[in-house]
Amino acid sequence: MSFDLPKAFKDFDEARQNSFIAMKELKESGKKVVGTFCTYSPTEIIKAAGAVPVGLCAMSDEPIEEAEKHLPRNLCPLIKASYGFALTDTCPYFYFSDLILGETTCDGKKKMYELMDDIKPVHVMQLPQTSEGEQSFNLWKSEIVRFKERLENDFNVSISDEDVKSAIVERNNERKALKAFYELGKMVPPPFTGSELLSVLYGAGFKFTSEAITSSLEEIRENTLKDYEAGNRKVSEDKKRILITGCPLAGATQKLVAAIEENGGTVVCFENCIGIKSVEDPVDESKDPFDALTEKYLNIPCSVMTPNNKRGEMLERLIKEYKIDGVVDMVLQACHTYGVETHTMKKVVNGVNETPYISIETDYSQSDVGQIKTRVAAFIEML
Ligand code: BJ8
Repeated sequence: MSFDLPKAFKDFDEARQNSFIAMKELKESGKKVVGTFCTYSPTEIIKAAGAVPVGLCAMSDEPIEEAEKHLPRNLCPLIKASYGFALTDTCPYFYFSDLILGETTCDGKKKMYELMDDIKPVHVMQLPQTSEGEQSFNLWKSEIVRFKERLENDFNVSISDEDVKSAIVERNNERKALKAFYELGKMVPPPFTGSELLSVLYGAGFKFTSEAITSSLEEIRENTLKDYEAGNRKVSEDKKRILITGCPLAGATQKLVAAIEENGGTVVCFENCIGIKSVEDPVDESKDPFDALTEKYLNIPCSVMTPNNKRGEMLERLIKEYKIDGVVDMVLQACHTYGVETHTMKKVVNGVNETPYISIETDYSQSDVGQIKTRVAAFIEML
């Protein structure tokens, strides 16, 4: 039987919509579900409790109007939409979640969790403001232990070190499969479009067993390579190679990827939380599991940390590895941490062989599509 590659990409795209049936079945079989909002969420602990983690970060503007009845208008759209879906009970994954996990990342998110807790129980982990030093390590480790205890208590389970270790191995396998796939973006020309890459990165989060995640990723990787080796090219060699960094991107913000790909560019690398940032490094399987998890999650180069030198270091490396022609930094409106970091990131990016950089501020509406296209077209033209 021949493999339908375009359909395989579409299947990942549709995973979020369709997988609520799989989620419903899991619930009916007695599984507990924990909804998460951030890459700092130690999903290994959720798995070690025998529960299922599901990402809830909302990417559509549908419930924002309702959310603005409780939240200020000039707040990041990701926060408003996440709260809006909870408030309007229109996200099946929020509905099926027994517990919501939040972290004290940015101010808007941590204050929103206080309101969300009135809708469904929210466990908030106290994330240190810096990833450096012994104090931060000890605080984050104790928060991971406190989260484990919360799950033991709420779900009436006991979580051993062995449970955590095997969850680490499972999650590492998922990371490895995802990494093997997105690294195909290093090829010149890449074997997929940026939209296809994004649909796989996004859709993989809506497959709920390790086997489903790894086998579907291995299958699509293998078939993408076969297709490429047979001489099929989806992207021409003269397209400018773009890296997207900044706030999490998917759903409504896919307009940015479309603007790049309609104007002579192709996205070969997503550095943000939908892409490389969350999966690049595995958890060290040789260490004490709680030490290893603490180390892994504190190393995530997010702008909520100060300083956040690791983001610049990662960008420098990725620009070289992916042969990047230009970097686009996507900042969601009212996101202060990523907004302030644009100044530093521009310097870092320009410092790698004078790589051009542009920052684009946007929200979840479609009202700025024309303006984004104009700016992106001008940027790509000068590459
Ligand atoms: S690890 S990027 S998922 S915090 S919500 S900071 S856009 S104002 S999402 Fe994030 Fe975790 Fe970091 Fe990743 Fe800005 Fe909006 Fe805050 Fe945001």
